[in-house]
Amino acid sequence: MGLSRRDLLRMGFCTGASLVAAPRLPFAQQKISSGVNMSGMNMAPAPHAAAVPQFPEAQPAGPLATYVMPLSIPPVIRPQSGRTIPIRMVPFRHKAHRDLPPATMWGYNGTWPGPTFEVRKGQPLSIKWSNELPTKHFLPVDYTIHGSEENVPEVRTVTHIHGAQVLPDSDGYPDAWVTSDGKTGSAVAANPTRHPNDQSATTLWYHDHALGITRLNVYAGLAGMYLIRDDQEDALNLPSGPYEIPLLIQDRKFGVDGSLLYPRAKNGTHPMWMQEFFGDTICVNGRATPFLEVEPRKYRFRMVNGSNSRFYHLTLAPSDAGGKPNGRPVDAPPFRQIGTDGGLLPAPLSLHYLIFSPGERLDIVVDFSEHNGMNLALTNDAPAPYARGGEIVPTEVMLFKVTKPLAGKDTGSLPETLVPWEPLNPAHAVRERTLVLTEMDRPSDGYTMIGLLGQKHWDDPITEDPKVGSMEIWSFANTTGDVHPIHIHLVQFQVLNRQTFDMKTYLQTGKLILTGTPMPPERNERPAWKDTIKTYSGYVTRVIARFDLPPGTQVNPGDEFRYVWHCHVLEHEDNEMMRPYKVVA
Ligand SMILES: [Cu+2]
Repeated sequence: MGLSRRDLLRMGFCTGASLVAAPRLPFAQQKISSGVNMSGMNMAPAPHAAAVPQFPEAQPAGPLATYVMPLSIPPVIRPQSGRTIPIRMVPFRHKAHRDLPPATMWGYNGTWPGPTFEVRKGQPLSIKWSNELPTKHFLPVDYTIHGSEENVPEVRTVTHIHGAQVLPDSDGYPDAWVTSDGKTGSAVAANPTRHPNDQSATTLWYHDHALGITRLNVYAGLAGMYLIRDDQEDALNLPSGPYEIPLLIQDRKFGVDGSLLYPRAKNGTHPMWMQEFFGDTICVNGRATPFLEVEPRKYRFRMVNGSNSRFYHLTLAPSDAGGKPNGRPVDAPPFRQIGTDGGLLPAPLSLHYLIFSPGERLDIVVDFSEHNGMNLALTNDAPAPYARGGEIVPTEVMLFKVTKPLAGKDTGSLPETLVPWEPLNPAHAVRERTLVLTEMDRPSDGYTMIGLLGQKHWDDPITEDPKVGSMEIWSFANTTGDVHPIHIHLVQFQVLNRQTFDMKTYLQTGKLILTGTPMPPERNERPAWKDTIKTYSGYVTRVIARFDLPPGTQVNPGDEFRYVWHCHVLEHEDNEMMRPYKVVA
C-alpha cells in the first residue's frame, strides 16, 4: 500500500467514522474453543487472517521441555516509610529454561521479573530510576509509529506502576521518557518518583511505558510486581510468607541461543509493527513453564498477566508427573478468587477457570490439602482461535507438585467475608462519555494499520477532562473485531454492564445504536475494583469511576493533572490506541 503515517493521519481526520475497520470475523466465530463463552461473549482476540509474522534470522528454539525449571521468586524490596529506593534498568544475562543458554535481557536491577515491592498503605516511598541501558535496542524498532520516529532516541524508558494512585509526574507518562545519556521526552517525570501508597491492599505491577516502544521494553524484561498491604488485609490472616507467591505470567518466543525473538514485519512501510505478539512459550516469573513444589495446605497466588497481547483461559487439573492432564478441573481444588486489580473482593469466589487479559490481576487462594501427592497442571486453552502463521499454541503454564511435606499446621485462613465494597451510584455521575474503539485496516490485505480511541490520535487535543473528585461513566464501544483490555490510569473503577450495539450501522454511519439489554458483569468483575477491563467486540462496556487525586493533593484553580487511558495490548497502545486525559480543577 505504501501509505505513510501522514496519509493515514490526513485520511483519519478527513473521513472520520467511514474509515474504521470492518470487523474481521463474524461474531459467532470469535468464541473461544473451550466452549466456555461467558454469556455468548467472545473472550480472545479474533484472528488476523492476513497477517504474516516474519521472525528474525535466529532459529526458533521450538517446543521446550515443560515443567523442568523450578519456579523462581523475584527478590523483594520492603522499603521503610519515606525511603528512596534506587532502581537501575540494566542489561543482564538470563536463563529462562534448562535447555537454553543465558541470553541478553533488560531488567529492573538486572532481574526478570524485577524486584517485588511490598509496601504498607499510607507509607510513602520514592523511587530513583536510572536508565543504564544501551542506546541501541536489541529488538526490532518500528520507526513509523507514534513517538518512535528516527529522530527520537531509540532506547527510552519511563516506568508506570499500574493501578497506583499517584500524581502525573510519578505516573510514567509516555512522553516523559529518559535515555541513558540524559535525553528526555516532551514531558518531564519526577525522579525520584513519589508514591504515597494511600490505597487499599492490592496487587499492582510496574512496567515500562515509553511512547511507541512499551511493547519492546516490557518484552525485554522491564516488569515487576508491586504489592500494597494494609491492616484490613492483615486481619484476614490469609496465607502469607512462603505460602504467598507472586506469579507474573508472560509469553515469549526464544531462539536456540536463548535470545528473545520478536517478529519483524516484512517490508519497510508503515506499520512495520506487529499488531499483536503471541509467544509459543509461557513464562512465569521469568522461567519457561516452571514447576512449584507445594505443601498440602492453602497458598495465595498474586497473579499478573504481563503478556504483550495474550489472553489466558486457565484451568487447573490433575496430571501425571510430566504434567499431562489426566483428570478433570473439577477434580482439582477450585481457584478461590479473593481479589482483583484494585483490591480484595467482598467475599471469595469459587471458580474452575480464570480468564485474564494483559494488565489484569487475580488474587487467588488454592487449598492443596486434599491433594497430597498429586500433580496439578495449570493450563491455558484461550489462544486456539487466533493461532496464526503456523505458530505453536502454548497450553502449559506451570505445574504444582503437592509433594512437599507439611512444614507445620496450616494457620492461614480464608474467611467467608473479606472487605466491604460500596457501589458507586450511577445517578451521581456528572456525565457519561461514549468512547469508540476503532481500527483501520489496510484495504489490500486487511492488515491492521492503526487503532484509535475516541477516533483520536495520541497527539490530538485532550478530549476527556473529568473534574477532580467527580464521578463519570465511561462507555467503551468496541467497533473492532478484537477484545481490547482498556486501562485507565489513576483510578480504580467499577464495572456497570455490557450492552450490544448495531455494529453495521455504526461502521456505515458512525451512529451508535444500542440493541440488546445491558448484561451484568462477570462475577469477578463486580462487586470489585478494577483498573483494566475487557471490552468485547460489538459491545459497549460501561465503567464508573471517581476521579480522585492522591489524598492531600493541593488543587488550585486552573490546575490540570494529566494521565492516560489506553488499550493494554502493548502492540495496540504503541500504535495510537492510547489517549491522554486530564483531571481538572
Ligand atoms: Cu487493543
